[in-house]
Amino acid sequence: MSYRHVLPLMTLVVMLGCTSRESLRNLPEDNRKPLLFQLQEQDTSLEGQRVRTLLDFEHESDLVFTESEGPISLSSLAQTGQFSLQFSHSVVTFRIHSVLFSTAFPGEWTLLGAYARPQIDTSVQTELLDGETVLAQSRKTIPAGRWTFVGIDLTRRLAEIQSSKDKQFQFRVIFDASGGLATTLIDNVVLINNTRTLLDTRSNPIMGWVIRQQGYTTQIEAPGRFNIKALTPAAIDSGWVVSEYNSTRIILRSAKPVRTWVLYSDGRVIQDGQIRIHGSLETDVAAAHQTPAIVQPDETTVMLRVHTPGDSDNDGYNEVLGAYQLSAKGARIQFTLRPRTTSCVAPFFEISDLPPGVVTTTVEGRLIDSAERLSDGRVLLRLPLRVDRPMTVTVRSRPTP
Ligand SMILES: [Ca+2]
Ligand SMILES: [Ca+2]
Repeated sequence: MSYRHVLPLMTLVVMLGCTSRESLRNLPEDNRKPLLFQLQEQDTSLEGQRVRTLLDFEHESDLVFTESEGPISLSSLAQTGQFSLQFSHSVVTFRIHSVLFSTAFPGEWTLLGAYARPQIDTSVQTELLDGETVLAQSRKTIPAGRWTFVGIDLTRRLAEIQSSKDKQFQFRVIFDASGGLATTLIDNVVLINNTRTLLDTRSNPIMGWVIRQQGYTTQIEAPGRFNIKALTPAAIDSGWVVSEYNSTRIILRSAKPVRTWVLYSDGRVIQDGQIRIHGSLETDVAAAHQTPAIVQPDETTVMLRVHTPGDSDNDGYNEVLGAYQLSAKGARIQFTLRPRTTSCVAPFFEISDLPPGVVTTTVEGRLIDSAERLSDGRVLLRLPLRVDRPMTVTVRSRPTP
């Protein structure tokens, strides 16, 4: 693969991938843009270790491989390079079998697609065909005025592609013409291999998991607890973007409809506030989620946050996140946990504003080492205890020597 092929797309990947994990936490802030498009922008799943450009429309000769129901030409408004393909009708088809040359298909590639830039927000269907037989298709909505990837997840229809009869592969893009189609641009028909492991902590047999992305799927596998696959916003409008992940928790969000999916590596999975327990985790965890304990803060050291989005009754336990919400006033905080009708089993606490340093937790003099410092500085603390009576918890952050 030549640099001419690699560099433009890698530049794009950097642009797409520059949003940090932390900054995704409190979306959406930008009310001018639909949440769907905000999530599409924050979806980093298309970051490709490898990209192979099949057509870049830098030369008139690329038009030879493009079939269309109307006139096509080159535009000087390009995603990369100097030119892109422009047209004013609904359907364009690219004869990719003619430009694969020695590239194995699908081979290592997980995605086939192109970057499109319509003048109105529009729904787009993409198809992979063998001759006129549709092998795979995908549909999503993309915004006006911004280059957006549209395409096919090759990994999901691998058998169909591999066993296809004629290998006369074509890639078709069908824009929804309702409302009229102004000039639409396409640049860079590409193959992407976006296979990557975000995190692998399986050396820990109790809480370990692996988070992978490939094609349009984010897979979260916690051996013995759950193995969950979520489609990304790059795939469909109802797709899930990864807005936080670490060895304890992953938070997925979707826009259409607006939903939150929170998975803890210990086996609790919470979708829009509804909890399910997987694996050998005690079912009392679910009862404690329904009837959380009362957190009584030592107010000189810590504040209970009762207005976080997802805390349905403003008691400081956030049902959507499955964690009590605290804000530290200094490097040492103390609070008392008072169970109500049910025991409080293995509760989670999210602590903001605790100064940097090594976190230690004691519950009635017993030292507990189960806090994780998140990349934005918050502390996620799990108390691996069954709390049947009021217990006082102390959390300290000590500066690293
Ligand atoms: Ca170009
Ligand atoms: Ca609550």
